[in-house]
Amino acid sequence: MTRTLIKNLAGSPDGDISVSGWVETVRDQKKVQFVVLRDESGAVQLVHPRQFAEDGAPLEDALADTISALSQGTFLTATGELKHDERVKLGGVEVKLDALDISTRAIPETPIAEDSSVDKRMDWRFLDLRQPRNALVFRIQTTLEHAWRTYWVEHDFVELHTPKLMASASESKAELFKVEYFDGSAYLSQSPQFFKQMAQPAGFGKIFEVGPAFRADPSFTSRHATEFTSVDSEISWIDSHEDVMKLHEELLVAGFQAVKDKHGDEISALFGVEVTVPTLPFPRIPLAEAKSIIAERGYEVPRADDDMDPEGERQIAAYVQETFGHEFVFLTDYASSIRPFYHMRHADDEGLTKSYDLIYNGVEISTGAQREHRIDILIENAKAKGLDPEELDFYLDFFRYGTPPHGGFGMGLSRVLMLMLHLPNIREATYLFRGPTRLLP
Ligand code: AMO
Repeated sequence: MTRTLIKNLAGSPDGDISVSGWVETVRDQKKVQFVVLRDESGAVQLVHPRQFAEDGAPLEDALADTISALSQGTFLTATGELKHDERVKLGGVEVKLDALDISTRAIPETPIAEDSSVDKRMDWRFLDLRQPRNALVFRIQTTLEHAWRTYWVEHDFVELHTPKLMASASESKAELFKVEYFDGSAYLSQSPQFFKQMAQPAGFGKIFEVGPAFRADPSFTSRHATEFTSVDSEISWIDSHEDVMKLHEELLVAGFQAVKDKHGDEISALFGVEVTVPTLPFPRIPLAEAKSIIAERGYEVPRADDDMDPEGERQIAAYVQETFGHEFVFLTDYASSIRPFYHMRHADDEGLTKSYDLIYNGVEISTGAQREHRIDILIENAKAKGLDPEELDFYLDFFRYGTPPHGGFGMGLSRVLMLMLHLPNIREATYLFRGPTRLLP
């Protein structure tokens, strides 16, 4: 008999049915046995009334013995008779069992419980993900990425897969993973930065990539991983970073709308969170102004350089929420001193870049910018950052043979999910987290 997904049982007629999944609970009672079986779509109650002789003596009942011996987590296929019954709390249906076909039994002692620490849960991530709430994160991720991809494809973007083995750094040299590479060494890509830019002189016009990025960042914060999925886009023929922000905010609206439409009710039931589709345009505040605003609120950013800090980001997000009722804010025009050499400077102020960070619910989710495409200035900027232009020669070549003005952004996928679902930690929003002390499973 073909398998029916549990979520489709309510809409199926009474009669013979087959469902497959894993055992969530067994209630082994004297007169009747109940098993709650879960699959990827939901849970259903299986019932088996025990068999008795007329004098009340229990009869031989192999099925009852099988049920009594079931351990939580056992994967099986159940066949039986579907019955609609409004008194059944779990979905208004139950399956009266004819047979159980066990595929693999689980060890009865489950290594994690609901109150286990995050670390312990991550050790047993495949069991942790059997919880509907934890699994939902990845259905939402699928919807989000699908909506983004649909947006890109409908707007004529080309999808790229750039190499993750590199000969040089693309971001800070401090966060570089070095790997053996035959007789020499290579680096794991920190960002597709150089290669997504390369698509502009290649004449692709508009591109995107969703792929892995690696950062040898030793910090143990709630928002850093050593490997993360980077969502990147890069477009030609922009006038300024404003054009990049327009793309970025439209993309986010498309993604959030899709998530709200498909999962809004589940998210509110399982996470207690209402997904808000952001309104356009997102607020934009130059960084210097943001710093004055939060200083007026009593917070001075304790940094020697011109950068913002995580508390400052929370503060400005709180201000934006109070003032504009918005969960997002673009902080723009970061100082050249704290931005990479490839960010374009303002024509009328060398000290500022045509760049932004996007803050969502108080945390940075993205960096974007117009790129410097004029080779002489690019080389000067690289030198000013202490970089050796010779090492960057392959990248600089992109600009020597003609290139259009362009810009783009990189965005951390798990950070978006973490903040959307109000999760306490990026580990909860990543299928398998990688950090300084985690390489397993
Ligand atoms: P940046 O270094 O700001 O910019 O990274 C872009 C976004 O990637 C995410 N991110 C991380 N997520 C989890 N763990 C990490 N260790 C981590 N590091 C970064 C964040 C961050 O905002 N090339 C530029 C982007 C560009 O200009 O196009 C870049 O990589 O969400």
